[in-house]
Amino acid sequence: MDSFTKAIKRYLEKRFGNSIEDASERQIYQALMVITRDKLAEKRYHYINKLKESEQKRVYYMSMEFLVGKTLRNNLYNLGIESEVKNFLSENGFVLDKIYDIEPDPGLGNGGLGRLASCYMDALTSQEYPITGFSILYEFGIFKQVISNGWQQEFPDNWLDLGKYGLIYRSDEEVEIKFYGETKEQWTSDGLRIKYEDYTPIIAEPYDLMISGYETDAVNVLRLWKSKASGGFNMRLFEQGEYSKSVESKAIAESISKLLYPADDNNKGKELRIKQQYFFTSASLQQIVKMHYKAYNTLDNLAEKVVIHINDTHPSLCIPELMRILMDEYEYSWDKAWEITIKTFAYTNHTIMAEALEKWSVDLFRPILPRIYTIISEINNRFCKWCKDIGASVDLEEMSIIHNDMIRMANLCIVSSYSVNGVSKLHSDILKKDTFKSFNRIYPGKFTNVTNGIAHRRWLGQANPELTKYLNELLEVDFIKDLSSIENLLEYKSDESVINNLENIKKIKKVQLAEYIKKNTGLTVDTNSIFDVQIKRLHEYKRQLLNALHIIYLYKEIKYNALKPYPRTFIFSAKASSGYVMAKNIIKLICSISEIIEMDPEVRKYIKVVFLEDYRVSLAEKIIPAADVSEQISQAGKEASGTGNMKLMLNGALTLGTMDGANVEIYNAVGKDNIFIFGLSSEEVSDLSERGYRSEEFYQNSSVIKETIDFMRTLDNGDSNFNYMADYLVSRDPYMCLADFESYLEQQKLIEKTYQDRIKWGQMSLVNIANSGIFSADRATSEYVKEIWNIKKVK
Ligand code: 9GP
Repeated sequence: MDSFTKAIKRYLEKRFGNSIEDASERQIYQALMVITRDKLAEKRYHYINKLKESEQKRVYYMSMEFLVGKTLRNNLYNLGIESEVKNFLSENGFVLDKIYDIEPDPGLGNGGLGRLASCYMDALTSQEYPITGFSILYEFGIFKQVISNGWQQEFPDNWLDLGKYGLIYRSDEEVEIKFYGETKEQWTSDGLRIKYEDYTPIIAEPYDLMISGYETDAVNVLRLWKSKASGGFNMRLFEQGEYSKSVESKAIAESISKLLYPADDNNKGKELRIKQQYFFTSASLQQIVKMHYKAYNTLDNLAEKVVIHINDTHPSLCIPELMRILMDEYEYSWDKAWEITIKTFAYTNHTIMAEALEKWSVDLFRPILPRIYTIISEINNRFCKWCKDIGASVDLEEMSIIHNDMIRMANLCIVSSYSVNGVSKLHSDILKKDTFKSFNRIYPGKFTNVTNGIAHRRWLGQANPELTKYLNELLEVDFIKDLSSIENLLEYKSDESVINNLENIKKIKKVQLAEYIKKNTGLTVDTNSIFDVQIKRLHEYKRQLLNALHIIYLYKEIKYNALKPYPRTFIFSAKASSGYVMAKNIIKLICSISEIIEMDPEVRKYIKVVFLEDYRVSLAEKIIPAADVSEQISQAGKEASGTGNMKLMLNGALTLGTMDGANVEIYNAVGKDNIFIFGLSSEEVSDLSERGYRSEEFYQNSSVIKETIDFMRTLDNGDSNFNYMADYLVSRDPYMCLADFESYLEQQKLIEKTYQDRIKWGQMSLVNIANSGIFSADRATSEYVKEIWNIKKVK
């Protein structure tokens, strides 16, 4: 620690010519970021040497998204020096929490998928497993959301400005990626070779983010690639006075890593997306193969020493890229290259939503990646022939990789990977029985399940230090090291003093959140009210609209039927994809309800609605510990798993949910008396869809639905969208909010009643915390390690 504080002082002197007494908060931040990064890099050096010596198998985790969250606190916490640093700073007049606030959230992801990848990096590192993450260094992460008159507006998020201090630039490992052009077969004295002509080269610059583990020697790396033009700008054009033309190719090259997920509702967006995917997969694969060859002088043993994990289909171009490298650069035959490839890749599917199962049109794809297209096409031809040869009664319309001039990336992943897994039991069953049933028939044993898990050290240890401290004192076990031991809490279920202490801690977190709400929205919320939370991406299938409809119902009852419910604060936070009009309308609706209630003194005594803008990891860390109710109300069968449900449970919130995704496993873990379940099951949803769902029938046949929707219309003041949304619910309602409304209402009433029995609620909350052990990312990643990757700890 002494050396750490000395290093900070030295950095301030050398970099800014300042002593610590004269330093600004911004300078302290920069010093802490750089010194922590360098300390981790030094640890990494020792760790990587041990890894190299042991020659053991490694995992490469490919993901277009890693939502890492703020890194500084996580690293100090993991290094076990957070309190010393805090004291050192406070002796010098600084508050560590204020320094933490300076760090931007690296928004390199959209939501659950990216956050999961980061939870897994943390968990695997803490358990000393060798993993490297690969992704893109987006200059602008997910947009900053601002709500203006209830409508979402998007602003660029320039996170690198302050976030760059955590990165290490590795100029020695730059890679060239080839786009467009043509490939020609050429006979040489060594046989048939592939020659690339007229292609556009783009350079991938590597930046490493150190990933620390909790109380361990391991340090893993997240490698992020940034795009750069090959050869800089065009001097000749510049000298001719063609200034903008001279930098055109540079700008095009840099656009690849400019922004997370460009909107893909037009061809230009799609083209950029394909380029992003190939850019980072090609750079990563070239790097992996080169390192492997350097270590072993052969690629024959690649699959023995390397697993490449494909996180959703976004990195699926890894597959043809490995084939390309093996054949075109290392002269392997097709058969040998294929044998290596299919033993190297494992794929996780994270969604069954049709619009998220990626497909690329051949016309768009082929010119950008001509050689890669040829390889995919050959994989497909051979796969179709193999199906015919084995005589399987297979439906090639459903299974072939290229169909109707579209390349289906999930099919490519299934055919080319040795393992395919879903992310909750229900989701994995749906994959096997429905979405990919024909594949499951011809590849018995290939499909498995690994239910998601969360990094409890961040989501409990760091986000809720008050609860962590209390549990540490109460349970004489190190649950931060091993979350399964938190089940010892069950012994205290009948201990009223423990229930009271847990309630007091919840209250502290609610007060902290209330302060944040006041500061950011101006709204005053009652910390004795039920904090009812729905925080996640805004998507219709997640049904924020159902939640909103319930609030409208309460509003009507308070106003016209003298209902005096137990006070409740409904807290929402969610970003909508910028091109998703209906999602934006739902945000507008929630904001309009909030506004109307706030203007009505009679109603606002009982209910309040808060929409917190710019949902991100650090905001989730504030909301989750304060939540009483966790709304997990997706249409059954649509949410692959969910992970917010696990984080909220771990912090003592009770789940109000459908039997969907990991909710089913939460239900099994806590038992039916400690959760509020409602709505149609996934089979019932399918049956109803097949019979033909008509929301209008629900509207006509249920007085409570009819009255609520009719009331909703009366709220429209011309500036709001109540009428529009009421029409949408009655005429379309694609995710069946109306079909589940009455049963949702029933559970909401039960929640209100139960909450008033403080002991009962406290016991239920305790049971949830105590049973959250199985949802740790340590458990989930251990399953990947044993069932899929077959890797060992670095010792
Ligand atoms: O929608 C799923 C979510 O249910 C799951 O928890 C998460 C992590 O597995 O992945 C989400 N999927 C995507 O974001 C896109 O496939």
